[in-house]
This record gives sequence, C-alpha cells and structure tokens, in this order.
Amino acid sequence: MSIVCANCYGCVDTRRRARRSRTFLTLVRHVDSVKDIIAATAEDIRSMRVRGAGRIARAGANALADFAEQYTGSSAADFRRDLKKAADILLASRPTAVSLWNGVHASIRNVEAAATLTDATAAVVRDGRAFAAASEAAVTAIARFGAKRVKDGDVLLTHCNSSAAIGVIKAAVQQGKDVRVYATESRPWRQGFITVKQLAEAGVDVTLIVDSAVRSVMPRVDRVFVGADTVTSTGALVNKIGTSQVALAAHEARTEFNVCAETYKLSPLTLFGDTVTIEERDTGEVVRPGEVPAGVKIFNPVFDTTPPQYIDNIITELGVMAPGSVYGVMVKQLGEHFSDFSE
Ligand code: RI2
Repeated sequence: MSIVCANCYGCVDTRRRARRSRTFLTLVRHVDSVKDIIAATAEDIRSMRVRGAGRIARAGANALADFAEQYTGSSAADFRRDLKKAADILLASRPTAVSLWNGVHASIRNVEAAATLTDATAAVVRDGRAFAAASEAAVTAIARFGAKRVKDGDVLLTHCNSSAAIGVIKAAVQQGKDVRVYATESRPWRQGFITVKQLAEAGVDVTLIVDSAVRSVMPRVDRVFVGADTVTSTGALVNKIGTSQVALAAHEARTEFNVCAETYKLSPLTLFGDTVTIEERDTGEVVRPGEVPAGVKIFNPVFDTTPPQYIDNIITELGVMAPGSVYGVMVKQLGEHFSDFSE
C-alpha cells in the first residue's frame, strides 16, 4: 500500500512522513503489484502530487527500493531487466531535474555487479534508502551553512518553493535573526503559496509578491536564496521559470544571489555535452478553457537557465562554492565511474 497526499503539492514523499502528516491525507491508494509501485510513483511525480527536485529524487529512490523489496521474480537476469524498465518509467516522469536521474542511478548502480538475485535486490534496497537518507541530510547541512550567511535585519527573497532555500531561512530565524522575506507567487503553479504557508507557520515575516514585482522590490533585498533542479558543469542553474529574471534583477541591484543545491542536483551528463531538457507543461496550467480566444497559442516552459555570471554562491552540503568550482566537484564525485557517463 502506498499513501499519497492529493491536496498538497509536496508535503509527502515517504510513507514515514505521510504517517506523521495524517491531516494532509485525502487519498489512500492501494498498490497491488510491484509494477504498480513504480507506475503510481511516476504518476505522482508527473502530476506534481510529489514535487520539488529533492522530493522527486527521494520518491524515485524509495520506489525502486520498494520495488526491489517486493520483487517476486526468480532470477537476477529477470530482476535486472525489470529494474531497467522501472528506472526508465520513473525517469520519463519529469525531464528537467537531474536529481531524479541521480537518485535513480544511485539506487541501481551496484546491480550489475551482484552475483545473485538476493544480492541484487538487497543492493537496490540499501542504495535507494541510503540515497534518500543522504538527500535529507544534505538539505539539513545546506540550511546550516546558508543560515550563517544571513545577517540580523536582512531582507531576503525566494522564488517558487525550494525545501533547501526554505531550510536556510528557517535556520536563520531559529538562530534568532530578525529577517523579512519576499516570496514570489511563481506562476503558473503558484508554488509561492506553499512557501508563504511554510514560512508563516514557522513564524517568519513573509510577504507574497507577484512575479512581475521582483525588480521593483529588489533594491530593498539583501540576499536571494533559490533552489535548484539542475546545475550544469559550467555552473549554470536550471530552476523554476522566472529564476533567471530574479537573478538579473539581483545582479542589477547588487543583491547577493545564492543557489541552494544538494550535490545530487549537479548533472554529470552536462560534463559530457548533454544539454538539459526544459519541461513544457500543459497549457491548461496557464489559462482556463475559454479564457483566451481560440487560436491564441500558449507556451508553458516551467524552468529556465541562469548563467553562472549572475550567481554569487552555490550552497551545497559540501560547503559554499562559486559556480566555477562545480566542474571540480563533479569530477571528484564521479571518481572511478567518470568514464561511465561519457557515452
Ligand atoms: P527543492 C522545484 O521544481 C523548484 O524549481 C525548486 O526551486 C526546485 O524544485 C528545488 O526544490 P517543481 O517541482 O529540492 O516545483 O529545494 O517544478 O525542494
């Protein structure tokens, strides 16, 4: 059985968390087979019932661990074949955030070397759960490092809804710093409403603004903290649509622009020339039926790219770095697997 939150975009991505958050639950879905675990998770990610780059990565890793735990096939070869299909289904659910790709690959990386079916399934359970736990720990570490950069009296701005960026703001407030926060609405999904709810519940002085108000308020802002869906080998940031405009306004106003990115948001694929696919979502997210004349075209890209020259700091669980340091971190992390990604 899998428990899924249907009315909150991102509050639940693990069963443990769901049990703690009973009040959020409006839908309990019964999953009958191991195949359904993967299909249900992929659908939750695609429909954004589970959203946020970190959460979708953990959801993917935990789904593969569940899949392995409940696998009833009889050979390691069958498991490898079925696991590959499961991984492909999860990866097709949302294309932009490399966190999902890294979570899936971290979960399946030791399967080839496993001698038996038991060893292979155990490897996926161990690696999937370990990725999810490390992912949560990374968000906590980023909160600790990022909060040190916030000064008492600061005015902050955040865009969309990033658990890593919100972690930084909450940690700064917990340290007793008096901060005020502007949070963008983040059309079309309006994840900014989740952000203001989370910050208000934490006792933070938060003001909701429409996306087009960013340049207008930026001269009053001391620091921007945003999350990341993908960071490329050149240190460019791929994040929620509008992030690059926030960065431009920050650059113009000489406001510090900080990216909160766990290292599993770094894309090893970009090191070898791959580009990042920018997801385009349904036009119904932008307008309701009949709201614009027939024949009007709607374009709904949901991420954009911020060049490294507009980024001051990338705050990771390994520490605070400049965009130019990303290449070195990626190479070190890939280590002996470096050539695996060059195909
Ligand atoms: P955390 C979100 O994407 C936003 O772009 C946000 O900045 C990013 O994921 C990172 O979020 P979406 O799923 O991992 O709302 O920091 O499209 O929570």
